[in-house]
Amino acid sequence: MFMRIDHVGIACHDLEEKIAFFERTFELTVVAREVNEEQGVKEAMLHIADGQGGGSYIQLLEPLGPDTPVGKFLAKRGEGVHHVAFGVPDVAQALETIGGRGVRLLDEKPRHGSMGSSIAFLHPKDVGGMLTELVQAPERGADTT
Ligand code: CMX
Ligand code: CO
Repeated sequence: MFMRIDHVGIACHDLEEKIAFFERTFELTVVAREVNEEQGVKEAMLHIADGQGGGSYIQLLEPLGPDTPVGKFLAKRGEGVHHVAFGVPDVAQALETIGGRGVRLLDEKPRHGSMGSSIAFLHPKDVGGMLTELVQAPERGADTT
């Protein structure tokens, strides 16, 4: 079902400061920056490697406000790992399969994610305390805006 780890999402207060730290310390490169209003985040993807069905990345996340998933997380737990995202061939199919196995779905259908991907989240309480994201990379050659 999972083809690779697509990304690890890290919650932070100051996106620019964290980008500079990851670039300077780990020699990673930002390949995309986006504001995703639906998810309540300003974010950057830093490329690590290419894998089956797409790349793998670090996703740095700054909340757009306190009443957002990442804003609430920062208030409660402070900066740190917010979620782990796995690459799947088909998010809608994976949701159906995983939901059928009793895991609560935070999204009933796929939403828009970074770099033209389709994403959906699983409830952390049903996945050993880990907020879990499913990612389907965009079709090759598709418009990724
Ligand atoms: N990782 C692990 N556990 C988490 C968590 C996280 N990121 N966020 C919340 N929880 C835990 C809480 O600690 C809480 O546990 P306790 O009851 O034991 O304290 C429980 O889950 C419920 O949390 P809550 O604070 O009551 O609920 P929230 O209103 O904060 O909602 C969640 C939590 C996961 C449902 C919500 O954040 C969500 O829907 N997330 C999915 C969307 C998202 O995170 N988008 C941002 C990233 C976008 C991207 O990657 O592109
Ligand atoms: Co993510």
